[in-house]
Amino acid sequence: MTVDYVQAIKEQLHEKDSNQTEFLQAVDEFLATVTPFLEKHPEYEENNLLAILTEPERLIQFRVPWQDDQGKWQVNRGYRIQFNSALGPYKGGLRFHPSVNLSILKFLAFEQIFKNALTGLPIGGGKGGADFDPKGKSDGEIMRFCQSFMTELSKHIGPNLDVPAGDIGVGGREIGYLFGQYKRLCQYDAGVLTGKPLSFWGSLIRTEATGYGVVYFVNHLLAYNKDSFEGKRVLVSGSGNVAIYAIEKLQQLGATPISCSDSNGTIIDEAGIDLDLLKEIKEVKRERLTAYKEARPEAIYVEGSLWDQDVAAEIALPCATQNEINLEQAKQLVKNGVKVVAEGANMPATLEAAEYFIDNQVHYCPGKAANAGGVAVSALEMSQNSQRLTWSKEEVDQRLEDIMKNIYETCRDTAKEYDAENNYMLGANIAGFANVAQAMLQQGLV
Ligand code: NDP
Ligand code: 2IT
Repeated sequence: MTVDYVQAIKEQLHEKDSNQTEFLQAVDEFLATVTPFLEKHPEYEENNLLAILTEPERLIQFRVPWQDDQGKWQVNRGYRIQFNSALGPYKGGLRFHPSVNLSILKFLAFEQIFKNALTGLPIGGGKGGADFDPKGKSDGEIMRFCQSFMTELSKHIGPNLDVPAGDIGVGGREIGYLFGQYKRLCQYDAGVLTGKPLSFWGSLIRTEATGYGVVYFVNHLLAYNKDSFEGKRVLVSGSGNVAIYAIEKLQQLGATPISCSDSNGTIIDEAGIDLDLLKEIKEVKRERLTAYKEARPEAIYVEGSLWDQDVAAEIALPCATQNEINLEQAKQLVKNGVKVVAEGANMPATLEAAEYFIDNQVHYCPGKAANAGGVAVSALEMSQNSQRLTWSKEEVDQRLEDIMKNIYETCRDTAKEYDAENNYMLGANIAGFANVAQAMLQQGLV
């Protein structure tokens, strides 16, 4: 029975990688949804495809020595996970955060495979990063760290092999330093990284793409349900790249984003987030959110998570990090009137929280579908770099919106096809998997 095959794969992984909690969580979520698809396509079970799919093609781990401003030598762990190249060169971000480890990067790379497949663009799945903490570091320290990181990473990437981009702790500044070092060591291959600054081969709208994309996804969902953003109160967590541009697009579409957060605390601003102030604090000055409260005393600042606050809202967009919403917090959101949860972050809801949303008729939009706009525009940046052309803002934005509409419809229609209406988790997993599985089999499962 297929269900026994899926269970056996799950047990094998839990035994082999018992300490990789986040990776196992992402795989368990995926495996919980794919049985009906495998039953329709017996060739995948016959070829033991799930066992091959859950094993990364390649793991790279390396040391990153660098000198701090006091002249002391420091060392961090660097990684690149090249998980699946069935659909194209490995593609996915780099995360610099002290919590980074193999389990977190394997979960991110695994989800990236299906996310990238959902975009319909020719990109495989990968992820990388380091347990380096950029907080409080000078520009010089960031630059020396990036140069050392790229000195090793450059041996493993290339425009047709593996194309990293940003994620937590990695934005335009870091991509610039990483690119400079790659150029020095290899050659001028602009397409080796995406999320580049606009002054050299970056794409318009890449900075905005993930946040805008989440909001476009929800906008299509609302329109299909004869509703709109107009007048809606929206909870947004995080205050980084994804959160800021989700807030921007929400405001453009007539909604009121009333919150943002960082790892220290939460702002609730009933009048709506002051976006110019937020950008100034986070993008220019790189300060904490306490500076928002100082500049806007009428806003509320509380230490701790947004999801512990008892506030009414219709929509929630978690845009900070994995496992930020647990079951208790999910229950409170539903009690407070939240009808749509769309994940700007990767795996921000625990599996129990996500299942609670689905069981309680919340439109739960998983990250691998809802936040695919970032990597989609990264792939458009690769196209522009290959053409040696720059597309207009309008053209990239229109393509982004079309891609997000297509992903929403694919998830919705796939869920319906499998008698699981409104289960976008199942829809996203099966639709992404279908493309990857077919390509893997056609390539001889290598
Ligand atoms: P940024 O580094 O720009 O911002 C991260 C935000 O999340 C900050 O506000 C940060 O607060 C907060 N945060 C990070 N870690 C934690 C933590 N452990 N606990 C509480 N808050 C935390 O990253 P991005 O905005 O790029 O990424 C946010 C999420 O979106 C991640 O899950 C990422 O994987 C995902 N994502 C990003 C894409 C992109 O294109 N950038 C694309 C698709 C998904 P603080 O400053 O205090 O650390
Ligand atoms: O999680 C993600 O999709 C990203 N961090 C973006 C990856 C990319 O290659 O643009």
